[in-house]
Amino acid sequence: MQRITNQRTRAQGLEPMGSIPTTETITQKLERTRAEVRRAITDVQAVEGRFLDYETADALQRTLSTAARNLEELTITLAVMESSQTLNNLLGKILRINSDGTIPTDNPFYATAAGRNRAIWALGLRVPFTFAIQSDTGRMFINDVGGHLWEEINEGVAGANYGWDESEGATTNPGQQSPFFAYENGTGDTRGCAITGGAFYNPQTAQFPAEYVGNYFFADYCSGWIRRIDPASGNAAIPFASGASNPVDLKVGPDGSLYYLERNIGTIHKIKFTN
Ligand SMILES: [Ca+2]
Repeated sequence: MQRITNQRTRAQGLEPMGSIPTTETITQKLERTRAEVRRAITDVQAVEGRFLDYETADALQRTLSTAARNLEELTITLAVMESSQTLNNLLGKILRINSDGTIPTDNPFYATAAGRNRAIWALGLRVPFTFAIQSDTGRMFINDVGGHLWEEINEGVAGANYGWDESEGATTNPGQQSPFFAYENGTGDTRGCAITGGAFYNPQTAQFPAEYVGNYFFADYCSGWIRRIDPASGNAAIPFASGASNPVDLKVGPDGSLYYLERNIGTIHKIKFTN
């Protein structure tokens, strides 16, 4: 019975959300609320199969549902705070800073964001795993790993909003920018699970034939293929290589070879053109 008494005390003593001390950080709140849920579940499990009086059963149920509701509210608060759509954090953004660490005053949100958030150059990305800048045109492509629908190559534009977490893949929202190219999640030669490496083929010495110069190579982590696009003439994707084991990065060397990094077996491969 001692245990039941303790449970009642907890049920009555559980703080409503509004009374959480403001000195507690959001992470501490989350940890505490999670602990409350875990404790409530343990208490319920401890009396499983036993006959309980109404008052005791009611107190247990209230404790559990209050803890679960607190956790849900806090999770939503946290998700909003961490959104890629807000200028109040650096998450899901492309940042632009000077070589000395200062923030360029012509950044698109310099006047509207505060503090270090003035470094935000573009927003609305989910997991911008890698990005590349074409040396001769200055064109930027951002590889954004999607949730469970689309993998995106986004054209870098100052002030752009790429949609996450309000959209994935192409969007009709006039305030948001659709991908330059996107492919669906799935298996096979044209689908995958995560766009990882991407590189423009603009080496000092082109080792590949002329038709490859200016191409953008990109790789998928699960499907292990590398495809290419000639961005100067549209966004058609052309098969290039297959069988890479969890590729995570692509680079073009000054010698004109294409290199890719495999995470699964920890190797770097070099691709050269041969007749
Ligand atoms: Ca997007």
